[in-house]
Amino acid sequence: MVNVIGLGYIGLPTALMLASHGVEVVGTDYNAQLVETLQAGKTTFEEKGLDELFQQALSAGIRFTTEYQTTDTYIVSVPTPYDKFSKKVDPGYVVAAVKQVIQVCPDSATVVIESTVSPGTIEKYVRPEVKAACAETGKEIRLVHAPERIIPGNMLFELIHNNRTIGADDRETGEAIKQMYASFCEGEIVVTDIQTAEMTKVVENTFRAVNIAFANELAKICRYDNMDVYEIIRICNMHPRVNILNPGPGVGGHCISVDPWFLVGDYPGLARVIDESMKTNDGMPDFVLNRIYEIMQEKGMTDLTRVGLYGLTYKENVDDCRESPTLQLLESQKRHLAPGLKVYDPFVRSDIAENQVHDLDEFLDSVDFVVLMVKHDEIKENMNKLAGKIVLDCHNICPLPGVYHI
Ligand code: SAJ
Repeated sequence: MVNVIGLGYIGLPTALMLASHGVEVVGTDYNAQLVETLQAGKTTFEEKGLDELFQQALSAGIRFTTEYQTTDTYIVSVPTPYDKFSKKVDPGYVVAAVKQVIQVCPDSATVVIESTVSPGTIEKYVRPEVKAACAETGKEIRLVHAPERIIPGNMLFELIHNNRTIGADDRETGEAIKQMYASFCEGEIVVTDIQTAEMTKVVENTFRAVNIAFANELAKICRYDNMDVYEIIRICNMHPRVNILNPGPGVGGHCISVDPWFLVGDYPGLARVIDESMKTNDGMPDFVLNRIYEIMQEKGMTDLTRVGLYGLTYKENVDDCRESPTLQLLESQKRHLAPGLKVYDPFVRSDIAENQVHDLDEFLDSVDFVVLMVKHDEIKENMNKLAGKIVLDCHNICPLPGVYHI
């Protein structure tokens, strides 16, 4: 049996995938309310195909509880926040979860850490705590790092098809865990050491962050001299060895906007391109806010309450608002003390922002100027409703004439 600890954005799909592929699974989370929701047969966030997979896993016998189980294999998928000041990863939740496992597990159990951590974290911070807890209980455990790589919005497909990395202290443990993931993963599964696995995960997200920062910097250069950044990137990408990503209103989520900071925090002075890239991405919501003020001035508009931000989530077609560029923009705008912008997102039903509207038509009726912060399918399918509005399109998705870009 596998006990999956932490039933959030990664732990839950992983637990469901294992269960629906013949592995006996118990999912554990310390959040009793979340566990009750799952026990009541409801999923806790929106993701393509998740409800169907949930039903399959329930039929296969998955159970949810707040209790840690006694078994030989654990998957730990808990948050790894970072300290915004030091830029270092906080392994506190991982350490706490592993220590709790040690209280209930048999000798020689394997604990797979899926949470993203900076290179060396398991050796420096987790292993000493594990050793101390093991010494108290007289047990040994095997630590493994198997960072997840799935992209929100296409998680279930990627769980099956992405390649994976398993970092282990010895080949035998790595191969055993590889077999567990191979129950559902059709990609190649590479077995390596723990620190290499830690580093590869952070480097993958850093590669994407730096590439997005490059696109954002190009957008700023092109704005300065009135060039079309999208056309330029499109043509550059026709070169066989160039693949520039898309500029946007900022980089959100709990991965690409966070993980590269671990390298800046751990290797200050060495991670210079990464540091500048992260600052460029973090500056994009303010850049968009300035564009809003610029366009309002050009149009002779003064009333900010007639301006609306479309989209609150960190990216399209997900309900996750962590590190959302829209929320960052609203924070900045609040400091300007003027009455706030309207905001709407079809995926966000609870009130998380001032002046939030919950219906697309009501939102559009209440504003003259719409800023497309997130490219949800909903707005792509309703572009005609933007006719006659001033539009600042942060993703180059609006085909209407006279649209502004970042
Ligand atoms: N973004 C841009 N321009 C782009 C692409 C993205 O501005 O061209 C923005 C998005 O709008 C969003 C942010 O970047 O705000 C991040 O979105 P994303 O779709 O690039 O990535 P995440 O954070 O949803 O998922 C990433 C993925 N990592 C890589 O592609 C290398 C995923 O595979 C990881 O599993 C995930 O991080 C994670 O959990 O670490």
